[in-house]
Amino acid sequence: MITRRTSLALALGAGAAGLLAGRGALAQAKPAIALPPLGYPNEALEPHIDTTTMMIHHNRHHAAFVANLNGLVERWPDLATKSPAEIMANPAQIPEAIRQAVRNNLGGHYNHSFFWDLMTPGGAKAPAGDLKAAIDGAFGSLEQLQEKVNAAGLARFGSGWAWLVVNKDKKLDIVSTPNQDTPLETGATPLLGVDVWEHAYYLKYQNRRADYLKSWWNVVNWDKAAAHFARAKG
Ligand code: MN3
Repeated sequence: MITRRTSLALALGAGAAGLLAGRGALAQAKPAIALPPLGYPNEALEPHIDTTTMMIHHNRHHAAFVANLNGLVERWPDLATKSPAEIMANPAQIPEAIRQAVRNNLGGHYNHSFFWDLMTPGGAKAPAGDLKAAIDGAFGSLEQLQEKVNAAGLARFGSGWAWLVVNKDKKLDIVSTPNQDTPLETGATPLLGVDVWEHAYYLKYQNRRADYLKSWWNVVNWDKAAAHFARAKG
């Protein structure tokens, strides 16, 4: 079959054919950073998070962060080889000219990958064992923890996230980050994180961020939070 590329190469001669073949290989190369699959269908978190929101949020918003990162890999190859935690724990290592772009897009990629994995349907619907004991000790009860996380999400002006973390002193803590900043930058390990950008809830909840936050707890898989907790403590 004579494709447009080969016919163009034939017209231009052997040197051009090699050049075009090389360009083709580059254009078709697997991107250094891939959009992770959700691991469940877009409708799996209904009615708490609607299908259209999931589809747009994962396949457009998160995909845009990944596309931007792949554009930055050429300028800083460490992006493709170091983990987000390694990079975000010390942003000074990022070349200054692309530091803010990396923080925004790597943060967006990390935060959303964490979020999809945490919200898997099924799994434990409440904390147990060591994590339950730590939550009861730090906050009094699961309900009190939920109220505090919701308050942190509501208090975030504009766009950002609310998190339950193990902080650098190995204590449970509730924090909020603006934009796509991550708790990694403070040496913390996130256990739970909720996206309070309007794109995360506006189609279903419009301006009612508080209703979204209350409903979100129904899709948290506490087995995932327990695994993050075990790693943070270990
Ligand atoms: Mn988002």
